Amino acid sequence: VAGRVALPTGLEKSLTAQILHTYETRLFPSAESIEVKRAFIEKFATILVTEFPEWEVDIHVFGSSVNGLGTSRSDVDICLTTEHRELEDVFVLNKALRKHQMRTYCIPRARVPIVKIWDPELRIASDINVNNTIALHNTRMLQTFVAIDGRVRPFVMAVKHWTKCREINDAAFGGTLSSYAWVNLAIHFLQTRQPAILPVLHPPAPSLDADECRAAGEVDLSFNDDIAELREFGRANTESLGFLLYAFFRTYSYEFDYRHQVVSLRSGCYLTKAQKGWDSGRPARIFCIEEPFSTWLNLGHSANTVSVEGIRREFQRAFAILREGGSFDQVCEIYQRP
Ligand code: 3AT
Ligand code: MG
Repeated sequence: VAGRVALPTGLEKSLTAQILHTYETRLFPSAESIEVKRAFIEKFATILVTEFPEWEVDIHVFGSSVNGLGTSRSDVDICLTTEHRELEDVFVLNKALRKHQMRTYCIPRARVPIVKIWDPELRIASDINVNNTIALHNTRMLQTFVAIDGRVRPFVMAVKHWTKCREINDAAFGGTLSSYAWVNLAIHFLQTRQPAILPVLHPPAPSLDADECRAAGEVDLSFNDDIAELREFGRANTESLGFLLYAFFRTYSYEFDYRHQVVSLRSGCYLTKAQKGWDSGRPARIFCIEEPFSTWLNLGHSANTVSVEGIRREFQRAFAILREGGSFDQVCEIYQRP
């Protein structure tokens, strides 16, 4: 098969078994953690009704607690929708939550302002935004990808697990990449296998020019979510989880051209920085991962030259461990600060 690099005999099967074992025993969320999340959402809803009895506020859960890619330890991402725009001021929500013994921290000046919550009683973290509904659509998109092929969920969760263990999954404070950026990278990798494991869900080109959309604040939200039609799209590809992870590490160690290429899940291929006009101007465009809906956004913007070099070294380290017959646990060994 084109592009197939050999993994030492016997190791591929063993690696697949190790990934599945980690997935089943450590990554797949426990029934208890799902119950805690449910209890938190109920408690949060009660606080809203108590504090804002006159206002109609809807609660939408998004992110990894509903897209199939969360663990027992994942936070709960919540989007509130309301016509009472006063609530878009995160300090209004913050004040209300504090009355109910929630520990909170506001990030008011982010692109999407949020209130971060830690509930000391249920021991759970949550990020709340108000009226920013775009993430509800990309959550549904990820749910669709997860439903198409049985390898997607364990593969993407294995990648997320590795990034968290190696401390390269912290866009806000670590200057690396967010979970969402990593998930885009992992899904795109499955789209670019020969034959592909995942399809392109979006229409061929944005039906509106990206700069025009940005100016108008308009985003084309359409994508193919017909799971019944798409299910088993990847059947012609028989690559194992172990091989896929090995090939993923190799791709971003030695094959991906960080200087010129852009990862585009929307297109299911690599674009060039020149094509997107990302080759000039701001020097921060080092690792380019196009947001599939808001195509003018680079999900890699949080990582600078030094951290992208660190990320690449992590890919090379992981690849070297597997090539030499090491285990998935070794790949995911907790990062020790020098
Ligand atoms: P964890 O399990 O919490 O690590 P997650 O999938 O919940 O992973 P994040 O917490 O990074 O991922 O983000 C929560 C969701 O917010 C995921 C995605 O639906 C949305 N999101 C995050 N970053 C962006 C972005 N830059 N543009 C659009 N949507 C985003
Ligand atoms: Mg999350």
